[in-house]
Amino acid sequence: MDRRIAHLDMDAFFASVELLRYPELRGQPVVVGGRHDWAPTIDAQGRRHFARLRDYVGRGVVTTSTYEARALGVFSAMGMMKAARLAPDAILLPADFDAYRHCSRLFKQAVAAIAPRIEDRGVDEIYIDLTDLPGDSLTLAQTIKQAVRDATGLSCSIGITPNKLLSKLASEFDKPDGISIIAADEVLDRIAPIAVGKVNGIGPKATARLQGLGIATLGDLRRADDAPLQAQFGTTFASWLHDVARGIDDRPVVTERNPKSTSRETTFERDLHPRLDRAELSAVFTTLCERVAADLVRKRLAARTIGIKLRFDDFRTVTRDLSLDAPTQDARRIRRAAGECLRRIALSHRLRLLGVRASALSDVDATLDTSGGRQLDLLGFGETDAAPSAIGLSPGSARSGPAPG
Ligand code: DCP
Ligand code: MG
Repeated sequence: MDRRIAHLDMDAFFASVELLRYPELRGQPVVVGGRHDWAPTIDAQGRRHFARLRDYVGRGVVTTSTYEARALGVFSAMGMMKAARLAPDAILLPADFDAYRHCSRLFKQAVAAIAPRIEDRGVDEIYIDLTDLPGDSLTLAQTIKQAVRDATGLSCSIGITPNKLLSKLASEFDKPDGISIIAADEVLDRIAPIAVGKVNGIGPKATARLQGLGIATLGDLRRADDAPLQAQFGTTFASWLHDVARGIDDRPVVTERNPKSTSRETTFERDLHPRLDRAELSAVFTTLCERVAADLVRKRLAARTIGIKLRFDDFRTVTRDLSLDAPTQDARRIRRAAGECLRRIALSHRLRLLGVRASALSDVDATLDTSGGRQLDLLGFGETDAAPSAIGLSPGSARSGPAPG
């Protein structure tokens, strides 16, 4: 059956939240970045004074900017000094993550009241499965946008298409404050002109390699032969590219309530050597495991299977996973299982991507032992007596855990 999936992305999110508290800045180029040294000051007459980008000295980067600043060429991740050359008069504000998180919760709650099947993709974006809701897509999009505006005072942009890949692209078509709807029969025409680098998952390196094959847009990609793509990227990535070019994406909208898995991955700034960059790799690996553990705790889930994903510099992708004897949320335990997976892969090339996944998830609330005994090793107790060669399972906990729900 045809699905109807929305992607909603807040417009200039951090900057727009700042404009709620400093409405006098509306219409001006404003840049958000860094810490509190350049918070506005208030003079004896009660007037606010803002720092200007021209006064900035340092190595910080722009977190986000208003559309007025973007018109001057100032975008996310640009060095602040460079931004200051382009827009010296732009107002500079420090980031206030608590405020952004607060608005993030408000807009998600407002959407959930209308369309409850939501996949949370971070602070300013969500996917929404509208398939089972009545009404036409345009009306639904307008209703959702109004609810977000009522709850937060902020605007957002929405794309509605048959899948997540397309909706993510579509929500950008008409930004800010836009609605883009792509029906199944117009998908190929609508995506053909899009630059390949706009697709989530096609980074600068892959974009450069595609360029080398004469492929700049999704239309070019669709017309390309499979063989050179496979030679360049390996079969997994090539077959994904093949689907992307045709707007094919079967990934479900994963709601917080019943995810199949939760994962974190990172693509390195430069490809890392398994031996020479070992320390850096190991630190990233540990951080990914800690993030996965934190996600599990937040979602009140425990995982029984831990997996890793590697992508080599030749774009080959390899995965391995390992089942634990008992569900866990513990970062060290996850790290050890992930380490065990890593040892089962021949590290023949530099790495460009590393990911950690927790699956076979069970609901912590449902599996908590109420009989007094501790079945779930949620806190990683029993760690100290684990044998050094073990994969994070203390001998005592083996087979005593409940089956995953
Ligand atoms: N962000 C960040 N670092 C980046 C990019 C973004 O910290 N390199 C933060 C600031 C943004 C927020 O994440 O406000 C959302 O990112 P978006 O890419 O959605 O950017 P905006 O919401 O600011 O703008 P847009 O209107 O293009 O969505
Ligand atoms: Mg945004």
